[in-house]
Amino acid sequence: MSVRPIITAPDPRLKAVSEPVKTVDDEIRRLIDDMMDSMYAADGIGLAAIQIGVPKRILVMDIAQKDGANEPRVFINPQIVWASEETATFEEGCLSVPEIWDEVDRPARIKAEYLDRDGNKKLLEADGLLATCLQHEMDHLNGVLFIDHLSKLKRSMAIKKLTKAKKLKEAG
Ligand code: K1U
Ligand code: ZN
Repeated sequence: MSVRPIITAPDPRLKAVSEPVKTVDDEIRRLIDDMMDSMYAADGIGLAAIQIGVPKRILVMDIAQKDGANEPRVFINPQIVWASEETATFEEGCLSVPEIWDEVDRPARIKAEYLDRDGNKKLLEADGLLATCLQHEMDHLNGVLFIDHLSKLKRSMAIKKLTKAKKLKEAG
């Protein structure tokens, strides 16, 4: 298992639409283990495979309190099959959009189908942070970042800030 570098915006790879997983095999499970390690190492509560440069429809998540036991979750080929009309607003951040946090409105409750790490089909009903995080991570599978849900002005300010931070980092 290993920690892999997380891609940050603006990077064209984050705009890619990820491909469904055809077979859940040991190679996929090794990728999931690396994603978990990378998420915990970065102090995140979620991670999509594309954030480590792999365009496959896989998410990992752990929204448990930091001072409690880990509660790792894996979602392969997730699909939202129902979403409430009622929305909820959460302040979101993203490991691929460092140092930017803003409020995003999303459906408050969802039902999602997915495969677990053994390839079994599952159905999950989610609300609260779980629903928000799942929708945020599923957006990554379609090349969408949380800043794409903000106003044009806020998004362009965020991209400017990210581009400047990247240039400073590259200059050493
Ligand atoms: O990069 C990601 O997609 C993961 C992202 C998930 C997320 C957070 C908040 C709302 C929606 C989705 C993160 O994990 S950002 C980092 C984070 O949440 C955090 C980092 C340090 C301390 C506490 C929280
Ligand atoms: Zn994210």
